[in-house]
Amino acid sequence: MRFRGLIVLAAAVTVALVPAVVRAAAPQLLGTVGPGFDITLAQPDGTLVTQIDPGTYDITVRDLSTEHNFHITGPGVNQLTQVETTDTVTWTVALQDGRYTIFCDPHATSLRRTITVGTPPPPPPPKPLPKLLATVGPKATISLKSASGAVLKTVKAGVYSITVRDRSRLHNFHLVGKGVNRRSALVGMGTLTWKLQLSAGTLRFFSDKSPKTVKGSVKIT
Ligand SMILES: [Cu+2]
Repeated sequence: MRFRGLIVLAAAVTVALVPAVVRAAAPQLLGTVGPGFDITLAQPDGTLVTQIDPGTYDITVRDLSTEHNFHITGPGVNQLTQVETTDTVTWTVALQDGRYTIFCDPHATSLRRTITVGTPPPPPPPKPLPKLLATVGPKATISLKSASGAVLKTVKAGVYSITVRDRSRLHNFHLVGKGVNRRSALVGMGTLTWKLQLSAGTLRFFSDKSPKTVKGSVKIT
């Protein structure tokens, strides 16, 4: 009877252990920023992660620089270390289908990588740029209009696609503003497209042949 009791006890211990064994640890990832100018997310074997299955991961982050931090954002996730200190932390994160970004806040445009998780929806097509219509000629006329042909007094600052119609053999279209200095050929005609960043200030346009008379301007606000 005593022997049988031990078997029962052993069975009970086995049952009690099972949940602990079944509960597998989340897969590990390693995030690193610094000490140089680099930020990475890697598998434990060092393979860089660019695409990964959705799921819950333990990300051990080594922030090795006092000039950078490690920041991860994406669907349901926003975790970051401090810039001024080095640190090693572990975050448990649930990565969902979508795109995640790892970056350093002070260098958010240059020190960043995108991680694709699962099969995210395709990125939205880029928005077409707002258009402007720049025309010189025929004869001594020059204008900068909206795409629908409306005369403009002000234009919101931003990036524009400017269609330049040079319809004069004598005149050209010369556009000058903050950070902008573009011209069509003085001799000759044709249609060009300029992609330009228009910044706040006065945007002037004129013909280099007659800059005092064939001219105009709009305010960029
Ligand atoms: Cu940085």
